[in-house]
Amino acid sequence: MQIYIDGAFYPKETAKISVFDHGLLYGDGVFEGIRAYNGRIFRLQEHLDRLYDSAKTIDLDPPISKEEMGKAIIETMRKNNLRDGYIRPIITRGVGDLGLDPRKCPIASVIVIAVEWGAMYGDLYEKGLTAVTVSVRRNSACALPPNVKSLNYLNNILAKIEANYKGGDEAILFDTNGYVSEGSGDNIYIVKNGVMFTPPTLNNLRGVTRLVVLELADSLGISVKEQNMGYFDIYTADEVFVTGTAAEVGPITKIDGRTIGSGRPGPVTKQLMAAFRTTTEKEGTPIY
Ligand code: PXG
Repeated sequence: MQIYIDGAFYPKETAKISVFDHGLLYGDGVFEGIRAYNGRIFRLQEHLDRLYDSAKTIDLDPPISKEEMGKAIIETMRKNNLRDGYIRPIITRGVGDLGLDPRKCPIASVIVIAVEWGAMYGDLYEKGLTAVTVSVRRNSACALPPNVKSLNYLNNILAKIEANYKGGDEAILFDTNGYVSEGSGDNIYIVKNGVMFTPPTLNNLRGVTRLVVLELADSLGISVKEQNMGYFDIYTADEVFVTGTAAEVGPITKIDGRTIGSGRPGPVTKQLMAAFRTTTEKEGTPIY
């Protein structure tokens, strides 16, 4: 495995950064999670745009341009002879001292890791996932906006830990107002009486998969409403599903012990799962 760090490639064993990097000391940095299918990088431009928007929000100046970052990502896939995989670009604040002031970190660092990766939930795409709501609230947009894909994922990790203890495959988080926010690593949707609903993106990450799924719903004639929801709405939905680069389109058939709809992945979810698969097979930036 060859890992890109600041313009050079290193084997996994020697791919290291400083203990004084503020990415480690403070979670000060941003990242992306991207997939490649069949020799093509899926929605590369959208991921690059989000990465640079995340960086801008935290006033982090990337040492390379968006175009160069795109090239580094493609080069990392090539160096590792990958056609299907998961790509993790990271921009850290860089090396500083033990104070939190980012002015002590003159140059940001760029890392790109690419690994082979298949379906995240295995046979659960057939059966449906079990989700649990968690007591930990999604970060407020007034504190650390969930739109920033920052290296500090403790909010999501705390949710995942709670879901693990409660026996859920995925956590469902609410925001501080009690509105449904998202899963620990995916956006959430419900279907009720043939209409699909998903929360607006102030209290969650603007998922690239979310954009794709909303485009697909539109082309399939499924009506979609962006609307805030409470826990009543998810318990009483006909269908619930989540989307993300890792999760893809994942049906949820049980939440907090309540069976959702028929207890099997519903027709709208299945239609979107199939359409998503077709899209990932044919779209994307060629690597080779
Ligand atoms: N919300 C959160 C909090 C995320 O972290 C999404 C939504 C979906 O966004 P995309 O753009 O991927 O559709 C994410 C992305 C993991 C993992 O290891 C999680 C994500 C991406 C890659 C890996 O669980 N989450």
